[in-house]
Amino acid sequence: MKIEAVELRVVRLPLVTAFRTSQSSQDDRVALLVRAQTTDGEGWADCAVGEAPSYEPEFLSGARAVMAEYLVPMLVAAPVVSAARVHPVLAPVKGHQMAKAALETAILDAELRARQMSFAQYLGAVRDRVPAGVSVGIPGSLAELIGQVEGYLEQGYRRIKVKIEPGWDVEPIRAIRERFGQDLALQADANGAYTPASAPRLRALDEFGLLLLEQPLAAGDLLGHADLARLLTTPICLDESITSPLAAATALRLGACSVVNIKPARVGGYLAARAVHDLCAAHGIPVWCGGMLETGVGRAANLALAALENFTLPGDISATARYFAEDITPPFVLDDGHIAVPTGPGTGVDVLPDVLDRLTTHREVLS
Ligand code: NPQ
Ligand code: MG
Repeated sequence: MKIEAVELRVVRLPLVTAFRTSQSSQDDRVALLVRAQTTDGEGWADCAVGEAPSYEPEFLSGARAVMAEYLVPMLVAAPVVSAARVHPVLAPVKGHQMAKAALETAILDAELRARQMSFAQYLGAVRDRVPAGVSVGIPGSLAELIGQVEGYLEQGYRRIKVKIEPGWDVEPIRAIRERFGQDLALQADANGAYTPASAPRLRALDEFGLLLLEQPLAAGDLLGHADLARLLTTPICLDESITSPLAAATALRLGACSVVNIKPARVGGYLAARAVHDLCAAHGIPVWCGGMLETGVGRAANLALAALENFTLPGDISATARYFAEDITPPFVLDDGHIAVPTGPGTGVDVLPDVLDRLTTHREVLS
């Protein structure tokens, strides 16, 4: 197929509750949507960049610029493009994995829609629904945290993840264990807020039987994570450090983690995400699918990925209502603590044109 044009849309989705991590806080999700117009039809993707470079180095206006000035002209100029050709064609541009991932995903969506095949079939899914976990931001108080966790458990969520930071770690975890018991599937995510000197503090978490401790140290500190993994009984999971299949291979070789959070956007798309999945499976390392406050478009593709065999832990794929009162696709809902994997062609979801237009704050067509 050939790429004729790419449309970019910036949409603003208010969050139902502010989301705070150790690194940033936000009241709404300003999302970047990509529509690839090809000779075989159109495809959509969610470019998972944040509005600011506070979580990842890539950010919304940077992604728009690199797509407009470099990536889209290169794809439009290429004689033949398929999803598998996107990274080779774009290789002269260094980095910008999230922008490249969005273009690859939109093109894959177009390709699969034309072939009447779902993402799940294409990726090799082995389940038709996935257990839903939920990520709880840092709230204003312990009482607020307990109330939020209680609400999510009532809704059926199968696993709770609590955001932690220095000064908000042992106490909230202890309070949750005291209130909800030892059997609750519970994990903590520091988003890199600690240093190797915090090891004794982090060791104090061992007594709570967490499923895992996610990204305690900086993204680049694989050696620090390897050292920490030897000091703690709590399994270390890497998120921000897993930027590519190569980074995952390095982390596994160093013993820097025993669980991996796969964010398809960060590793460069769903093909690379599947490669990380396969690598981890070969090493006996369980994986789960992270979340980046995706719209329904990204959520749909993540569900297909999370249906692969080695996604043995519940991920951060929550129901739409966890984040948004209104989304640009029909909402994903919890059923018995699970979310169904879409079965239709491509991502299996269609954007709602009226909602999309109403929430769009910027639109441009690149060709
Ligand atoms: C994590 N996600 O696991 C991330 C953090 C995160 C669901 O906890 C815009 C883009 C906003 C990326 C907010 C969850 C984001 C973002 C939070 C990532 O570390
Ligand atoms: Mg994380």
